[in-house]
Amino acid sequence: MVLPRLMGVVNVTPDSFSDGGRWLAPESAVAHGLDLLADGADILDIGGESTRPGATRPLVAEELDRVIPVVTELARRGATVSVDTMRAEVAVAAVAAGATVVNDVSGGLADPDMLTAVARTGATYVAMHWRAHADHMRDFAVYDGPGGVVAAVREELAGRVAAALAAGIAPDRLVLDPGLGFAKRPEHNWELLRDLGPLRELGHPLLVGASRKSFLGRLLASGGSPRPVGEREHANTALTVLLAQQGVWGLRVHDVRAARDALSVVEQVLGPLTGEDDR
Ligand code: PMM
Repeated sequence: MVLPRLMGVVNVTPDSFSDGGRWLAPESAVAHGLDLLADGADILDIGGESTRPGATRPLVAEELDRVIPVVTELARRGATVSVDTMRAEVAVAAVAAGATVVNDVSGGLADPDMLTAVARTGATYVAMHWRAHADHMRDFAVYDGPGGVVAAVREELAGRVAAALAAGIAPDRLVLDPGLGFAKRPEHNWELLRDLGPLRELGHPLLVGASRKSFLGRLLASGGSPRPVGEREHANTALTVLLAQQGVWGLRVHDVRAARDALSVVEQVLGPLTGEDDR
């Protein structure tokens, strides 16, 4: 067993649900990234488009303006940088600026040029399960087929794997993500977290992003009000431990320090975790 990588989130957006607007200026985004590195992040995920339910999309130029200066500076300072984008143009520019991971929440569905563009860069590609853009993804949170959400996400991700490999992305550079909260109701997220095995069977490492999402707020609701975004971290820490024990490749988190502490405990109790990382 190997500990999951911690991917710390740097949202350079005015409107992300968890931290919208906090790191919109490049200097504050860079400072936040450096704090996350000090807290123990292995990868910094820089995003310039909010994917909160109902969000509208920025122009390409806006997205480039938000992310490229931050990617450039954090890569220059030695960070492993991931770019959270659905656009080939942004992905290519970010890799040129020093990113080595392209995290595409649409799994290549939002931009027909994405997969071939990433293949040409040689970057690691994260393909997340996705059905529609944020402004109408709620309409797609229906999983009525046999096997429910787990079978559907597995089948749809298998399609993304086939497309990514056909486009020339190397199999050992492909990571999959169940896409918690994306066209999924809380019960769908929990079903996926209960049963990641079928996704693992697709043969690629898994990244999971649960941090601060509304299904945690719903779980912890009191008096009918969801727990506020900033008060969901303990629940995410519990998931960090559970997912580390399942050998996921990565966890996308906002509070890197809390997750790193949790992984230190996991390693202390279950370790030494020095197995070969063949994922
Ligand atoms: N979630 C968000 C954004 N990007 N990328 C991956 N791979 N997986 C996720 O679950 C994911 C993502 C939305 O969360 P945020 O607004 O807090 O960044």
